[in-house]
Amino acid sequence: MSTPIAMITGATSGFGKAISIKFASNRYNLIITGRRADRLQQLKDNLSNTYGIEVMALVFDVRSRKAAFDAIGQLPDAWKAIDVLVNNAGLALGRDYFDDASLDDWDTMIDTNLKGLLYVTKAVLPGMIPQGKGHIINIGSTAGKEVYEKGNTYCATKHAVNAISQSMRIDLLRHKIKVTAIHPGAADTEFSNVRFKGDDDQARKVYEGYEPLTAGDVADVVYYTTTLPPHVCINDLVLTCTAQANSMYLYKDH
Ligand code: NDP
Ligand code: 8X3
Repeated sequence: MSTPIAMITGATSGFGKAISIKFASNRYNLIITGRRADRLQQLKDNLSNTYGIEVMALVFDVRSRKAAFDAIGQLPDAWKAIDVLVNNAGLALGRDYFDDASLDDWDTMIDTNLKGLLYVTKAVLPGMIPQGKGHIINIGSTAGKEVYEKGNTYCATKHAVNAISQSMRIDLLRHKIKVTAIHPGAADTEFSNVRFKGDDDQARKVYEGYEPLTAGDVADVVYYTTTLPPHVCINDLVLTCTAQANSMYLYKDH
């Protein structure tokens, strides 16, 4: 059997980087993506040297329909036969009341978290469908299950990821493609540094007083969903640290 291929978007940091390491350590060849070319090249070198796997690094912005289709379209045919696609690239920008929030932040979140996921998936499917199998894993959020104050458009984009995952699952049944939506709660990555636009003190406070998820925790669960027999699919999975029940309830005791 040939070596399976996993494609992971947003591999330059956080979940995407940890998921890439997890799949590499399980002998997948990888397609890793992100905008920061230097980080991507470093990860590519590290993974191919450490695990002896083959890695393609694609530098593009998922918000650009053309860039996404060009990058995936120029892959050699053998690399287009992707077994697992992890749609992970995404972000929150700002945490503001609806009436105070920035329209530019809203556009960026919608274009990245929703339209980017749609473009990448649509570009990958022509290589996945002919295999008569495949697995698409969409990274949602607890914010896609319950909305919270000042979460407005970020929560909306993750609700949309939840909805589009359900739609994809139905529409791809005839191609025998699994679709898994994974919804993590608070996890200590660069997510809050991005959300608070470089205010690292504010970002750090998000994870104080409890033990949040790590990127490695999320990567372990993502990988697990790909280890089940062909006839078994985890459709929807919410994953939080033990201190968190959902978007609203997070117990801080230290
Ligand atoms: P990070 O900020 O650490 O990583 C985000 C990744 O997304 C980076 O690799 C970044 O790469 C990539 N990315 C962002 N915008 C774009 C873009 N326009 N084009 C291409 N790549 C992009 O955050 P996390 O790892 O925490 O977040 C990963 C996913 O998990 C996101 O979808 C997030 O919403 C979700 N999530 C995060 C949670 C958390 O608490 N951390 C909880 C639940 C869900 P680059 O900048 O190089 O382009
Ligand atoms: C990230 C988790 O709680 O900041 O999706 O929305 S939260």
